[in-house]
Amino acid sequence: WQEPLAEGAVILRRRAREIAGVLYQDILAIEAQNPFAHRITPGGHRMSVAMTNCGDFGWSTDSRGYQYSEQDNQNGQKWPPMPTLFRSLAQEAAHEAGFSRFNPDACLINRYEPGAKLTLHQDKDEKDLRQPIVSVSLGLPAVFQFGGFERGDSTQRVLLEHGDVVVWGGPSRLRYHGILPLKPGVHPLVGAFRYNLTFRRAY
Ligand code: MD3
Ligand code: FE
Repeated sequence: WQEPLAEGAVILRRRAREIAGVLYQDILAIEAQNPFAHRITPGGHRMSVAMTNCGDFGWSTDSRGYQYSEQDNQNGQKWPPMPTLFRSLAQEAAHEAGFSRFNPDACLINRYEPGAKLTLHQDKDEKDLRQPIVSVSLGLPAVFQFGGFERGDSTQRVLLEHGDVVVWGGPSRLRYHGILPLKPGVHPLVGAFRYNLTFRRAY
């Protein structure tokens, strides 16, 4: 069921619930090739969210800044390929939200443990900001913060739960957003974590 959140942003609640088990197995297979890591921001902070990627390009951060690259700068290896089910889910969800030509070349996988958070930020490292981002939440629920176009703007809070898919495009693409510290818990499929997949067109 579709719910507009703001102009260009659509929540497809529970859209990925039936395929969550397969998505999770795919995450574990990617992790076996390229483990989750807590990266260090250019400001020298260790991120509480652990990350890995799949697809042609992966997002990461280090002392030089934020970038998309074909290899993981931590081990020099290419990112694992994007599983077929990941790509088809992202494309179908984008299509349902009105973006018919979305073909992601990057998938960032975030893993949250209790207490992990993502402070308010904008996603603007991608080349063409007219392309949407599709996000898929798995595991423990999290409170998502959705703000305006400046850091100080007021924010809405939205609970993102297991299987929820959100398409962020149009004017919403540049809104500030973040995740409040994850509450402890145990999810029957994934245990004491929340995973979030974000599908992007980096180049
Ligand atoms: C709104 N991830 O990886 S997903 C990120 O749950 C990120 O891990 C969060 O923000 C997470 O950059 C939120 C929802 C999301 C993703 C991208 C967006 C919301 C967005 C881009 C623009 C506006
Ligand atoms: Fe983001």
